[in-house]
Amino acid sequence: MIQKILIANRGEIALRVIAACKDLGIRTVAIYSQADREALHVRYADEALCIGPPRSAESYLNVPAVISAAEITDAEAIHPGYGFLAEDAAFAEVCEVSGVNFIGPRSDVIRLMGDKARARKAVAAAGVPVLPGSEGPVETEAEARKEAERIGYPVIIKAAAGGGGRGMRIVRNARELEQSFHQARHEASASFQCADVYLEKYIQRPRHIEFQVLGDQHGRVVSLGERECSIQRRHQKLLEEAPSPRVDAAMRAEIGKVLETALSRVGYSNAGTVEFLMDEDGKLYFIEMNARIQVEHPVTESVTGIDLVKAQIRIADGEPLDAILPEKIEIQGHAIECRINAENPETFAPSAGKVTKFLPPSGIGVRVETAAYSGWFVPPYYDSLLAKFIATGRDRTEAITRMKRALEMSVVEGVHTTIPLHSRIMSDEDFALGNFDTRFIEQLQQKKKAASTVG
Ligand code: MV4
Repeated sequence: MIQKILIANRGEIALRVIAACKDLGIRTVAIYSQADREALHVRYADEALCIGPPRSAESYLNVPAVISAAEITDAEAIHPGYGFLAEDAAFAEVCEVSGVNFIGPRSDVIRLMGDKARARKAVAAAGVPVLPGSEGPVETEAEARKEAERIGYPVIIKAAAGGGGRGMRIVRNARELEQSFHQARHEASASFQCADVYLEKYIQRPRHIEFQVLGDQHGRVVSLGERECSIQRRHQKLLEEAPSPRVDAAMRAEIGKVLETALSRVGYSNAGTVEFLMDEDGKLYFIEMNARIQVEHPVTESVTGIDLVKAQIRIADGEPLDAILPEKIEIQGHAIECRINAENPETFAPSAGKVTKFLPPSGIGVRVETAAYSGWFVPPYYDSLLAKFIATGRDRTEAITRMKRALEMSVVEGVHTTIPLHSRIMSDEDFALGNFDTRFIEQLQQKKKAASTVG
């Protein structure tokens, strides 16, 4: 049995992991940078070690410092949270050889999923629907041209080591191919030290839908249904919900079943998220897999009743899914998460500074995940997520009503936040109807501009 876990993260996710550990009777070790001395994860953990200067590269990403902290404190396991070292295969491998239990998939599986071209090939071979595209990386311009003709324009060139929107080029016709291919390879090699790129049919107005999975260390994988994540800006999600207004029980069961088979075949264990695009015909196509717990995991927890972080720890401890999950996974009601970021409303740049007043919402159907408090100083070194509001209801309408109430019953002073933007989304007619795709926020901003120029 795991007795003590080191949490290699900060902010709300560090508190989320501490909560799961407390519920399991496991002791916790926090690590922190010099900028996080006043952070709540330092206060709430049983032990805390300062591991370096404010910059992530010298603290939360410093592998020797993190491993030493686990050794000094006798922590048998490390929970990486999301971001930082969560999908770093080399770090997972260092844990494996150091005899530290990394709470996540095996390092070779993280490496497989980190190579988007290989991941695509692996899941396609096991029956997961993928878009028409190249079977692996394309090495030359001639090969790219041949593949693009076969797929049919428009196509998209993606960096194999990319993901999250980095290193992509849309190619609308044969004339654009030459330049785009070389630019994509150049960018990929500069950003990821790997020039590999692959091709896919380009989907014009996709919805972004992802499936939550859990795998144990005994070869069993279970799908926990989907999340709708189309509401985003510049590849940063702003709002997620479960279930998706466009996925019915039959589609959920069908995709769930093929994912269980495919991921069991690659030896996937622990929590993971499989990303899909939905085209205008309502068909789902795999694009990539994230080998970590995600920011938006609470909406799945709300509609399934499963504590995903507790499940992650029990899986890492060798427990089978039979012992962790109910016999049948049921999706009940509806949940919406709003990401409350500290950011400048004009430039969307992170807005650091003192939170002079912080009064989070509460009440029936509202959950808040945050590490902020009145008087806390938002450091400029890390991401701008200040809080997550999660509203749950019997149905989508009730969840929206409760989210509106939560947004109205919260006070954040001293820094700008995305609260006003979320209030606008909650009152938008197309949002209420479930009519949106990944361009929704751009269109919402245009509606606002149009309204202010007409008046
Ligand atoms: C695509 C696509 C259209 N067609 N792939 C962006 C993030 C990365 N994970 C994949 N992305 C996309 N891949 C094909 N074949 C459009 C996007 C995309 C997108 C996807 C999900 C959410 C928001 C997005 C915003 C712009 C582009």
